[in-house]
Amino acid sequence: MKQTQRFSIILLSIVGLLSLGTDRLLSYAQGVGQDSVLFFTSFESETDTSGWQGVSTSQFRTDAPLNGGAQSLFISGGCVIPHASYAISALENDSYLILRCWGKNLGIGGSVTLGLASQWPEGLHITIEDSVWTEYTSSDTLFCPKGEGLLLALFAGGIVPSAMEVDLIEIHVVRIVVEVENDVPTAGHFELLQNYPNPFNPQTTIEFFLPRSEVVTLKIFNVLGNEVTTLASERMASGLHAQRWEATGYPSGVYFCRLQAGDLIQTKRMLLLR
Ligand SMILES: [Ca+2]
Repeated sequence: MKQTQRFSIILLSIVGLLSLGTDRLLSYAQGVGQDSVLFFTSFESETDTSGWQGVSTSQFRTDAPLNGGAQSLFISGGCVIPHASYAISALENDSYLILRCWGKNLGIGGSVTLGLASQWPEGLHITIEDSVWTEYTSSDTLFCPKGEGLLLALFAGGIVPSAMEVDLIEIHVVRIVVEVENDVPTAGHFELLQNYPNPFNPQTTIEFFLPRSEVVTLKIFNVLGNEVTTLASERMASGLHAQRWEATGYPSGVYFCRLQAGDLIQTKRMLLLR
């Protein structure tokens, strides 16, 4: 008889840093640690308005915070419906998000809101209240279940119209929740051992013990749950086995090795640090 244990591993995702294109953007991302950027706009070009509802380049102003480029977005009027909004498609994993932006209040202020499409307008709310350019970071995180869409919205004022400028709006994935299903045998000594060295760069060794001959599959997955490589897929004799993973060419970050032997599965977390 086997017992199924489910557990969650909360971990930092650092894959997104590698996709940032310039030193300027990188410096902002590093400000909140090693995480990934789900959404970024600095309102510097026509392309920064694509996907936005209610935003046009005529709203660009030559006025932006330090390192925010030359332009920012001016919005005015305002009511209880968003002045501008952006829909973000569903995420592949349960994720915790934070919201960052720069803002400048030109009236009674406004807000930048990030919420789940299904629970709008609950979510993260940043109030733009200072009359000089100020960097804002949400004090809380937003849990976004996988498969949920997100909505980002800008409000100028509330019931009373107002005006504000915003720039450098970013959504960071600060944590990804990966659920691993782990079947633990109650008899025998089937065991996947922790890889060594760990953290590693770029080679590591993964050992496992088979109490009897089994068809074995040993695979590596990234934090998004995508398969990276297959290290073994064959029938193996009983006893201790070792497989080496050469991770040259893969980005730094958390990986999982998953061993399946017959109908038994075990998973270990590994950290590649360059
Ligand atoms: Ca800008």
